[in-house]
Amino acid sequence: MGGLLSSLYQTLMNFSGTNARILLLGLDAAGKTTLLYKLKLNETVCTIPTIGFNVETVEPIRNVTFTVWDVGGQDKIRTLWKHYFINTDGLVFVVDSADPERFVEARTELNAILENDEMRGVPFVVMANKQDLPGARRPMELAEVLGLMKVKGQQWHVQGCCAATGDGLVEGLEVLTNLVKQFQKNSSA
Ligand SMILES: Nc1nc2c(ncn2[C@@H]2O[C@H](COP(=O)(O)OP(=O)(O)OP(=O)(O)O)[C@@H](O)[C@H]2O)c(=O)[nH]1
Ligand SMILES: [Mg+2]
Repeated sequence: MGGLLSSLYQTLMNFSGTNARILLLGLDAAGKTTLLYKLKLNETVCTIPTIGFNVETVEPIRNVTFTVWDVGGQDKIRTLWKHYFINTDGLVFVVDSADPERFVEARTELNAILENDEMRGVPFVVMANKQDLPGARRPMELAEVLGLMKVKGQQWHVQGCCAATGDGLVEGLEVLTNLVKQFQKNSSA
């Protein structure tokens, strides 16, 4: 019976589509705003540091419509991130893969997000951005330095990408879509 109900639920969700609130976070200059507008407009926009936030609804991916909140990552405004946590279905954490001097800082910030009660169980994708730059670390290397193997209670994936060209963005969000669907299903059970 449970199996029948869950396949009925799946069919209904596939038919109607669903919405998800996605948070786009990461250190300043990681490439969040570039990524958001590449997804939204398929354009490489010329960005300035985000003071505050941008919010956009992007084209559905596998029937899931993402409302993406891109919040500025500068040190002094990171304290505002927590105000965006509530009702989040998925997190995209962007890292500049060619800036190893800031990996520890990125790890600290990611851990602080994941430890927050509002973010409990929320799946996340780390976007190992700027793979086009020389010396960019590969996704699995980033997973290691960010300590992702030690994360408990949260599903995650690390995706190499280049927000400037769009390479890897849809792939990363497709994985997130699947993780979000699972999370929403478990949360509503
Ligand atoms: N080479 C390269 N540069 C990128 C890429 N993605 C973003 N950038 C550049 O990185 C810089 C910062 O990008 P933003 O998108 O503004 O960074 P952000 O994470 O939104 O920064 P804040 O708003 O300050 O938090 C810009 O000069 C972008 O053009 C990429 O994939 N490759
Ligand atoms: Mg920005």
